[in-house]
Amino acid sequence: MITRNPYIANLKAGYLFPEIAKRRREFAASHPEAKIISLGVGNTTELILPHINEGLTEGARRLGTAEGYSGYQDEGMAALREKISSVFYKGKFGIDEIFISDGAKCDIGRLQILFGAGVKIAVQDPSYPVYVDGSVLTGAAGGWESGGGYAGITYLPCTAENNFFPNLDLIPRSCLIYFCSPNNPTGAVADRAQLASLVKAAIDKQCIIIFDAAYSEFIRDSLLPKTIYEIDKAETCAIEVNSFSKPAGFTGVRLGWSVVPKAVKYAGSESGEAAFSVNADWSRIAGTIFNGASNIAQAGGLAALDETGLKEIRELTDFYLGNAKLIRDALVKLGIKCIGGDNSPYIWAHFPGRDSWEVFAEILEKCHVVTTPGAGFGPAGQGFIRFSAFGHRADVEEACGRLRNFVF
Ligand code: PL4
Repeated sequence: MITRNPYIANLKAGYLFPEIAKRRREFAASHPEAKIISLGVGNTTELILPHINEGLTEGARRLGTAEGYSGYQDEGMAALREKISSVFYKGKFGIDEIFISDGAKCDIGRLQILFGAGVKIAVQDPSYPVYVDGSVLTGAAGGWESGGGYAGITYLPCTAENNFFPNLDLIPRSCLIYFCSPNNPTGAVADRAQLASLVKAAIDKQCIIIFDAAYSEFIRDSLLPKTIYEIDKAETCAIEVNSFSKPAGFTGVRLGWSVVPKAVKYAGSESGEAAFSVNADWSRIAGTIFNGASNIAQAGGLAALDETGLKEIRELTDFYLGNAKLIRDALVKLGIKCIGGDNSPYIWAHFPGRDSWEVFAEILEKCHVVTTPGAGFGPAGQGFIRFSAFGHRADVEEACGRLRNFVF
């Protein structure tokens, strides 16, 4: 018999989203009459719009023709990589700096292989659980400490007091910084000055940022940056991940990308001590343990990024932002303080002094609405509930009406 990877034992309890699904199933079993509505997991509900869907269909059809058939695509179709560079980065990156994947989450997991078990980690607190759990699995997080939190992780609290942007002085030297904007779960979006200070801190402290821009297409305020590369010199210290999941409805199709600029360096590269390239290593890792995204999904991605596809992305994200406004307005009417929902699909609602798992249970009990407890995203999420705007309009309206049943 061989022994279990010891890092797996360092994971705390279950992964957040299956845990929410389990609690929903248990509630449904004990309340068979309840029509439960989910504003919990951020899973898309609306149909893939016609032009993008046609791209997917055509991609599948071509596979049955001699001239259209393709096999392994490894780092992705050159045409899609070029399109991503031009649509999202004004052509700033060559196609060898853009890697197509099966989603942002999968890239977040794989990217950690670049840095190994010895790297220090800093995360926004609260944060998307994959940054922490992924670091636990590679061994970088270390063990759970009795005071709460992992030994190898620096938590950067994002609270109402700091307007949900962390104190960058807390970031240790030479660490990997996970940063997500528009943020999951708080819905806060970092402005240009804030991102410039993050880039400066990363350069000064010789850190690398993994910037998760999975919700960038929800930004409506034209002054807010949609990518970290809008900030000068970010290409020297930041890797970015993004996804077709939420803007194009590809949560089940699976398509995303990472940008690993050649200018991002490991420690020691200046002196020639470690003349390794982060970009070349990422290419090597992708080539070794990943065989690329589905070519059907990539055909859909190409359609999503032409003129008509981009209009459909706008239409779909507008729809979810419409839901977000309804939820936020309903909460505000009940006197609940919240942020997010204007440039992001998440609303972060404050229930001061309350335990968020208790509030989650109470909303489920009284309103038959599933949410996500803030504490599931990290210690600073305690006292908050995340409402997701992914849902059918009629369900969202119904859920907003039912929230009145909850006496805050
Ligand atoms: C439930 C900040 C949702 N089973 O679909 P991907 O892999 O391209 O992107 C996943 C992703 C990446 N980055 C951020 C995200 O918020 C997400 C998706 N998060 C949520 O409710 O927080 C879906 C979660 C899914 C999961 O575990 O990711």
